[in-house]
Amino acid sequence: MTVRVGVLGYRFMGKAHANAMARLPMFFPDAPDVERHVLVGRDEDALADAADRLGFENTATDWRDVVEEVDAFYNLGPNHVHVEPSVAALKAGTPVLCEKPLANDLDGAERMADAAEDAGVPTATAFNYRFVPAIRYAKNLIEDGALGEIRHFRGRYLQDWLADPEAPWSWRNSAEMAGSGALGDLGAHTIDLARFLVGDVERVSGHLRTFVDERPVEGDEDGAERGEIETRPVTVDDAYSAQAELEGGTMATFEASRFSTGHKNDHTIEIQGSEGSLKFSLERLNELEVLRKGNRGYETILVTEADDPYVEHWWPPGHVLGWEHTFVHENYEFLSAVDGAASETGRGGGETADGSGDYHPNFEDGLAVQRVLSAIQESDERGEWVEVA
Ligand code: 4PW
Repeated sequence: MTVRVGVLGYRFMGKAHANAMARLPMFFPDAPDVERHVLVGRDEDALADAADRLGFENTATDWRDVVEEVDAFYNLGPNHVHVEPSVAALKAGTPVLCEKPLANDLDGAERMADAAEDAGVPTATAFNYRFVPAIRYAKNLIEDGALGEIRHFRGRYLQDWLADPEAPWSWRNSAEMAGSGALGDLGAHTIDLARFLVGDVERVSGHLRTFVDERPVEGDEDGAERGEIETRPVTVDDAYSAQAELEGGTMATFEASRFSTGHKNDHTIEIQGSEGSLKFSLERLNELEVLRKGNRGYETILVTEADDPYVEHWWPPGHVLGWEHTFVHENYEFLSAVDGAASETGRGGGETADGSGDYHPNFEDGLAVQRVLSAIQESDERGEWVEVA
C-alpha cells in the first residue's frame, strides 16, 4: 500500500519529517511507499512555497479537510493545537504521529490517549532520540545486564537560545500555546529516555524558574507591525530541575535550560549500575562511553558498525550519522507500523488484537511523560515531593 501522509506544520519539525520521508525509498527499501500527500497550514503563500520545497502533492488550509482522507496524520503544530486535530483524526480511524510534548496539559494528553485506545490504530509521540543508534545500543546493554542493577540516571538538556533577554518572543514562551517551557520542550525528551532505558518515574521533586519575564515581539506578531505592542509576557519556565525516583528504586535527576550559555543542543545521559556505567551526549551521537565490570575506565564505542542498530542502512563503518537520521529511523518504524496495521484487515486492523500495532513511543508513552511533567510543575508549586499519578 502507498501510505498517504497529511502533515500539519511546515517549519522546523515539518522540514525534519519531510526530509525523513524523502530518504526512506533510498535507504530503507523495505519501508512502505510513502506519499507526502498534503501539507496543512494557514498562510497560503508560505504554505505553497513550503509544499514545493518539501515535496508535497497538495496543500490545505484546514486540517478538518484532511484528517479523514489520509492514511496517516502528522501533527507538528505548536503544542496548543495537538489535541483537537489529533483526536479528530483518531475518531476518523487515521493513525497519528504527534510532536512532543503530547499536549499542553494532562487533561489534553489524557483525551489524546483515550482517543488512541478507542481507535486502535498506531500512534506515535515523536520522541526521536529513542532512535539514535547509540541509545538503542545502550538499551541492549542494559537489557543484557551489562550494567547490573541501575542505581542512578542523570539527564540534562541544555540550550542557550534565550540567554539574551532581547531574544524575540515566540509561542514557546507562552503557557497558553506551549503548556510549559524548557520542562515540556526539552525535559520531555529526557524523561522519555529515562522511561525507555530504565523504567517509569514514580515520584518527583521539581523546581522551575523564569529568568526573563517579557520579550520583544517581532514584526510579524499581531499588532507589532502597527506599533501597538512591543513586548509580550513570558509565562513558562526558562529552566527546570527535578530529582526523581524511578521504578526499582533508581535515583534520577533531570535538568533543562534555555539559558545555558555556550550549549546549543546538549542532551546528555549518564547511567550507573552495580556492574557498569554509560554516558551519552547528543553532541557526539555516534559514540557511547561504557564502563564495564573490572575495567578501570570508560571505553568509547563508535556505534557505526553494520550490525549496530539502523547503521547497515547507511554508510560503511565510521561514516557518522547526524540529528536528522533519528527522524528517518522514527518515520521508518512508524510508517511500517501504519502499513502493517492497515494491510492485515484493511485500515485500522493489524498485528495486535486492537489494530494499534506495537509501535512505541505511542500516545500512552506520551501520556506517561505528561504525567511526570505535570507532577514536576505541581511539586514546584507545592514545594514538596509529588507522586506521579
Ligand atoms: O529535539 C529538540 C526539541 O525538543 C530540538 O532539537 C529543538 O529543541 C526543537 O525543540 C526542542
